[in-house]
Amino acid sequence: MSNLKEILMNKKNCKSVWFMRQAGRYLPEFRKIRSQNPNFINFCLNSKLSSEITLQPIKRFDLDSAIIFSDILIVPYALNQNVEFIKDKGPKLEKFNIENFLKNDENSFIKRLNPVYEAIKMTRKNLQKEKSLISFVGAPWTLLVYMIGAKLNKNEINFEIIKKKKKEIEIIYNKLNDYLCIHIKNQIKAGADVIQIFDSWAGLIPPNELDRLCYRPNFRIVEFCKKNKIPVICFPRGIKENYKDFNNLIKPDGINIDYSIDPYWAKENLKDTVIQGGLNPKILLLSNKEIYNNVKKYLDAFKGLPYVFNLGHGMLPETNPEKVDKLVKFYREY
Ligand code: 1CP
Repeated sequence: MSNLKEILMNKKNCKSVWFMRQAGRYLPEFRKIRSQNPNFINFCLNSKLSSEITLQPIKRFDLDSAIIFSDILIVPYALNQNVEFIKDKGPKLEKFNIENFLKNDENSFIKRLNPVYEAIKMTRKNLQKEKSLISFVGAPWTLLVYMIGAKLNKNEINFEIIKKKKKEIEIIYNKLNDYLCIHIKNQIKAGADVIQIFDSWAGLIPPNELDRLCYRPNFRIVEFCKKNKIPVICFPRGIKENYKDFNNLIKPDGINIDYSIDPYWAKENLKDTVIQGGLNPKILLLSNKEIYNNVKKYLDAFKGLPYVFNLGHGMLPETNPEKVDKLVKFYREY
């Protein structure tokens, strides 16, 4: 934990700020480049553009950390499953085929992800020394949901498929774990300082299956990171009071809370970790006064503790960048 504290906090008296999806559609400078690059995966694989976009919010808001511009679905892409992003609909993956999935090998996986590593190298070179560079992977569960097409709509999955494919999921999880660890290792080798594991759909797992589908796979990746002295932040979004079990069992260096978690509950129940995030991204659509009051709630709750200011989920595309600027200034002065 001390390692993460030093890296993310930049020795700034336990204070640090960055935002999930800080590079993205709410920034006009992002939209300009995005409009010239309609294929999202190819866009992510353009190292020069990816690096430029990663640095956009740093230039604008002087945040403490940059997060590399990529996507969690770059891993299924690198495992030879075609990934498309349909405008206003989201990702669409080619039908999953386990034989093809198992045919993948480490060398071609790394080769396909090489542009991400190049983007990290470029970004590290251009990012001020005292700022940290965050890399990420999707957790096996969240990737599985997309890969096997289990998602029905925004907040629902077809759990029947999951129940039927117990053996197959075990095989997929084992392989995914290996590939995710390779991707983590290479991102760190390229110059990233910290890894965040996004388990965005953990909240859709029935509680009696959390251990098998969420805790164990996150634990394996966190253990890998610890063994390799890689600071790691987990984000098991939506698991409510099970955040406590998650934190006690997996013991990540940092844990990102979502906006359904009360900050005072988090302070009491999530021990021996750096807490990050929490603010509902919708708050940024309100008046300055409401923004400041809500930011204060988190800063007061975590006063004196190592706390990384961030959101409880990604920045919304309709966010006004001026509000973000105001928030950061308020945060620095508070
Ligand atoms: O212009 C566009 O349409 C692209 C929108 C966009 C962006 C900016 C997507 C499509 N991905 C990204 C970048 C991205 N994705 C980052 C970059 C770094 C940063 O935060 O600035 C990161 C960390 C991600 C991670 C990601 N992708 C997650 C986990 C975090 C989360 O938001 O829950 C997930 C679930 C995805 C999948 C994804 N990528 C994009 C979309 C539209 C989706 C689907 C979301 C869904 O299914 O609802």
